[in-house]
Amino acid sequence: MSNLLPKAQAFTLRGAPPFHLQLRVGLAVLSLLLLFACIPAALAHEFKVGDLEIEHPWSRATPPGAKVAGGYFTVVNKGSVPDRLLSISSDISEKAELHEMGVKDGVMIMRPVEGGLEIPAGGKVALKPGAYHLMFTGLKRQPKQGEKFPAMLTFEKAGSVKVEFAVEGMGETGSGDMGDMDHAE
Ligand SMILES: [Cu+2]
Repeated sequence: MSNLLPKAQAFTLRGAPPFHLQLRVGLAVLSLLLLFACIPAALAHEFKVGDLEIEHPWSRATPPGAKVAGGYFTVVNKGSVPDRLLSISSDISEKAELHEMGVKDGVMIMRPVEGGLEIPAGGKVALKPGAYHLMFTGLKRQPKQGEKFPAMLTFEKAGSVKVEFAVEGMGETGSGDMGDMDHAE
């Protein structure tokens, strides 16, 4: 009987993980949770000016030698009067234009938006591939995946706001660049 006790103790020690190991696993789980909690904040970035919110400006990496890149975001107007996006500028290109897609003689084309883009009171406008979009023309360098580049948006009433375009991969679905002009959507 006297030799049963040491055996039981040995079993107990082997059965339960040592405390420091439990602590380490606990910390690993905690840091993983914190990591996931941070991801939405990192992916979704937004900017405010006056009554306007500019959500998630993004662009795409371009192949070497490309002269244009698209720019996309959503503008939400929380105010009670309409506003108007008048102009865009960025150091990444000589010019930045506001484009819309349209059909001419049965062919999908894009053309500059005349007189700015209205953002209705209490409404929102999405600039996205295949619809309204920005076009950075005369690129001075290629936007690289994973970087952010600054740009200035100027609205008629809210004024100017500096935003950052997050550059996504070249294969990001849809595009507002020249390569998509023949997409009949
Ligand atoms: Cu365009």
